[in-house]
Amino acid sequence: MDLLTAATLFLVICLSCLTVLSTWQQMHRKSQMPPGPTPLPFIGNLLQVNTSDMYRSLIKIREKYGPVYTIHLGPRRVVVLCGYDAVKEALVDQAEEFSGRGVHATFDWLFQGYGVGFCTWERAKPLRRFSITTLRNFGMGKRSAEERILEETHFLLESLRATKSEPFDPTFVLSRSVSNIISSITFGNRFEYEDQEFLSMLRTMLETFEFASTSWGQLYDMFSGIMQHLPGPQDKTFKELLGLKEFITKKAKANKETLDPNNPRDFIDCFLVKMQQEKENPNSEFFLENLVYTTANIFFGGTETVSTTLRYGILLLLKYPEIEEKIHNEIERVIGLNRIPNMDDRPLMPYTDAVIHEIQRFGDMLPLSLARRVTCDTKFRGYTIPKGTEVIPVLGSVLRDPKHFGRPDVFDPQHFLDDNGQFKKNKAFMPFSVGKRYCFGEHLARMELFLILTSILQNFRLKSPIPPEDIDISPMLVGFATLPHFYEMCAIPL
Ligand code: D3G
Repeated sequence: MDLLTAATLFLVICLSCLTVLSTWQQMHRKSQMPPGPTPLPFIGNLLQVNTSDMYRSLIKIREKYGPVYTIHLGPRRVVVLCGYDAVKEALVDQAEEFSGRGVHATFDWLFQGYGVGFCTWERAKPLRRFSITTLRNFGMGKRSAEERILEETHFLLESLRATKSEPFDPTFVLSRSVSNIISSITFGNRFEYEDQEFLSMLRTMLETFEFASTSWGQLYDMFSGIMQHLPGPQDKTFKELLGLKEFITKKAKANKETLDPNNPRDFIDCFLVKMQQEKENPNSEFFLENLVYTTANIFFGGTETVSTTLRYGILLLLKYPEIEEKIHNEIERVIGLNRIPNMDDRPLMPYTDAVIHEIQRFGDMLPLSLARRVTCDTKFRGYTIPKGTEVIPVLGSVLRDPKHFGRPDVFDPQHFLDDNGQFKKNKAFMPFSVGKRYCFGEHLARMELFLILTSILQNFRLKSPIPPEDIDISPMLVGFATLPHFYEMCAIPL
C-alpha cells in the first residue's frame, strides 16, 4: 500500500467514525427531546397539521403523544405544551429557562429583533422594566389610567348614541376608543375619531391580526425563509406595517425636537430621556430602534387584543340576552344610573366580573400565546430541551382545560362563580400568559374591559338585528389570534 492510499484510507475511516458519532449524538439528543411525529426533510410535520386551524391540529397530536411533545413546523423544531400543568410547570416553575422568544415571522419581518415584544430575553429584560415603570407612572400621575379610560369612554358613548339605534358594525367604533387610551400614554394625545391616518393604522392592526391568523399567515410562520422572497398576501401586510412604523418614527422625531426632560409628555419622551441618561453605556438597550419598536409593541399590543376581546364579548352578549340582563341588574344595584362606573365597583360586581373573565376565556385571544424559546439547555419532565429550541404554550388548551373548567367549550359565566354567586378565581385563567414574559399591559387591559363594558351597559341595551339563535359565536379565524365573525348590532339608549 503506497502512502497516498494509506492516507486516503485513514481519512475515510476518520470521516466515517465522525459521521457515525455525530449521527449517534444527534439521535441521542433527539431521544432526550419530548416525543412527536416523525418529520419529513424541510416540510417537517406539515402533512400532519391543518394550517387553517393550528390550534385544533396541535390538540389532536396531543392525543397521541401527550401534553408535552415535539413537532416540526416546516424547518422549525418546536416543543408544544398543552394543558394547565405543563404550561405552568414550564412558564412559572422554570420561568427563567422558558423566557426566550420564538418566531413570529410576520411581526419579525418588521421588528428584526428590536422592541420589547419580539426580542430575546436579554433585550426584553431592561425594556420590560422600563416599560412597566413608565406605564405605571402614566397610570398614577396627574391623570390616572382610570381617568384616561373614562374620558375616552365618554367619547365612545357619544358615538354609540349617534348611531340612533340603527344597526352598525362595532369593529372600529370599539378599536378607536381602545386605541386612544393607549395612544394617550404612548403619544400623549388621543386621535379624533375621523382622523384618516388613525383609521388607517387601526385597519393595519386589524388586518395584520387577520393575516397572521389565516392559513397563509401560519404557513408564512413556517416557511418565511422562502416565502419572504415570493409575492403573496404578506406583501400588503408588510406595506401597511411599514406605515405604522413610519408614523411612530415621525412622532419620535417631533418629540425629540420639542423635548423638555423635566416634563415628559408621553412614553416616547420618557424613552428619549432614558436614551440621554444611558448614552455613555455601549451596552444600553435604549436607542432609537428600540424606542420606535417598543412604542409600536405597546400601541399595537394595547389596541388589537382588547378591542377584539370587546368585539367578541358584545357578540356573546347579543347571543345570550339573559346574561346581558343580569349585568344590567347588577349595574343598577351597585352603580345606579347617575354616576359613572369606577374600579371600586368591580369587587362589588361578581357577576359582571365573571362574565368578563368568561369572555376572555371563551374568546381565547392568543390560542398559541406568543412563542417562547428556551434560553439554555433545559431539563423538563425528564426530557432535555436544547438551548434555543422554540416552545409553544398552547394557552387555548389551558383556558379549556377540562380539569379546571366544567364545560370548557360552552360560554358560561358560572365557570367563575361559586354557589353563592360570588366571584370564584381559577388558576387556569391565563389569557395574558404567565412567567417572565406575561403581558405587562394586563392591568390596564382588565381595567379597560371592566370600565368600557359596564359604561356601555349602563347607558345602552344591546340588540341584534338578527335573532340570537342565528348568531354564530364560533370564531371566523383561529391562528395567531382568535377572531370573531363580523356582525352588526344596535345600541338602544336606556
Ligand atoms: C403585535 C404587533 C406588535 N406588537 C405586539 C403585538 C401583539 C400581538 C398580541 C400581543 O402583542 C399581546 N399583547
